[in-house]
Amino acid sequence: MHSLYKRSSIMMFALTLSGTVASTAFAAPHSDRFPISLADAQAKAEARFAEADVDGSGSIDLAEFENAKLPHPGKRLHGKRQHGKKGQRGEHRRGGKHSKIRTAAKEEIFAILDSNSDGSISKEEHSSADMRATRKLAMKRAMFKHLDKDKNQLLSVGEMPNPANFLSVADEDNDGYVSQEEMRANRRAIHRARRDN
Ligand SMILES: [Ca+2]
Ligand SMILES: [Ca+2]
Ligand SMILES: [Ca+2]
Repeated sequence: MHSLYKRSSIMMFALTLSGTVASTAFAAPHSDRFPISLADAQAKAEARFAEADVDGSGSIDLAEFENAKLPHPGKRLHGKRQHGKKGQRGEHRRGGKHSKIRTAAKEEIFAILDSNSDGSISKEEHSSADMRATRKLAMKRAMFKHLDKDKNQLLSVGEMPNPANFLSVADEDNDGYVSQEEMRANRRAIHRARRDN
């Protein structure tokens, strides 16, 4: 159960990052969005990777990642996917990996604001900063480091989140499509896993 939770939680974030399925299947489960084709999801993931890989090197470097169109990496992490009451409980339950990324993002914010790298943020550095852009950039840098498992400063296809992987887990009968019922069952499994964790 633990591995399912971890996998699901990272895939939820993957969906956020890629936006591939997030805007369709996960926003509101209307029946006309189902079944979701795994082949389509895979094709979209590949297209997104190719789009982000501007120099066509087969991997995504930090600059490419920073420039890639990712729908508000931090936003959904804090809100959207949260069920039940707002605030503490959700924050607490979320925990683990996401709070690690948030902590890392805070360190990145500091590093960005400290433009002369003297270890402190001067009034000038603070007042000249665009906090919105800074937060966004910091989140991407933290996310990049998190995803770069082999620490080679590049994101390979395997390191980039791919919603198709999550969907293939949900495809119980292995017919290549995720039905609404399969999605519901998968969500229940995720929910149980979180509760039991
Ligand atoms: Ca590249
Ligand atoms: Ca890597
Ligand atoms: Ca299926």
